[in-house]
Amino acid sequence: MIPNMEPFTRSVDLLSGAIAADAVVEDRRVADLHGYYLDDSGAEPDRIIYRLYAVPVPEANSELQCSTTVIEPGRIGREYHMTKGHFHAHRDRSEVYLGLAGDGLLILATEDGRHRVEPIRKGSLSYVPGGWAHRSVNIGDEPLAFFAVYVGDAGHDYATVAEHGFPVRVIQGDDGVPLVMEHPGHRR
Ligand code: PAN
Ligand code: ZN
Repeated sequence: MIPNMEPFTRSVDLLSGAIAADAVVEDRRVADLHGYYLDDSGAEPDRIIYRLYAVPVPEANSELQCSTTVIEPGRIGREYHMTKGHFHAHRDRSEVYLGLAGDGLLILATEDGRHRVEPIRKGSLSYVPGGWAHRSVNIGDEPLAFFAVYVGDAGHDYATVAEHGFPVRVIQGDDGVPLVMEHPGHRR
């Protein structure tokens, strides 16, 4: 084949997760996550929950999307800061997460009601197979940063998670320790 893209190199700050130069940077604030948390009434709408750095790559199944996510430490009510979470729009597309910094949990769930909880920390490599929705949660006191690489045309289905939620939520227990709780409102 004759390639239609040129090779390139970008710089990832392994401590902060930031990607330099032409990365597309997007912030997700409390107001953007309204409805995802049990109760966000006490949280300032402008507070940044997480930041995404994405290297621009065509959305084709021959390509690999590369991005980092940085989730600030903190809670909304008793719930730890977390991403929206999604299925891939093309359900069978997989993804790899490499933990860079901080202390987190990766919550995974299938449409038939199974779930898994995996750690995210410096050096953790998590494989997210097709068909598993995924959400990351910062349970530590420092920013949680991870690198993700996934099939170029995976796409993001947020609507299914927005409607049904995940089977579990991560909250701070009475003793200050993170607790993975069944989510009573979750429907299959
Ligand atoms: C990640 C996520 C990122 C933010 O790059 O998109 O961590 O989470 P939400 O997209 O759920 O807000 C990924 O899994 N991409 O497919
Ligand atoms: Zn994904």
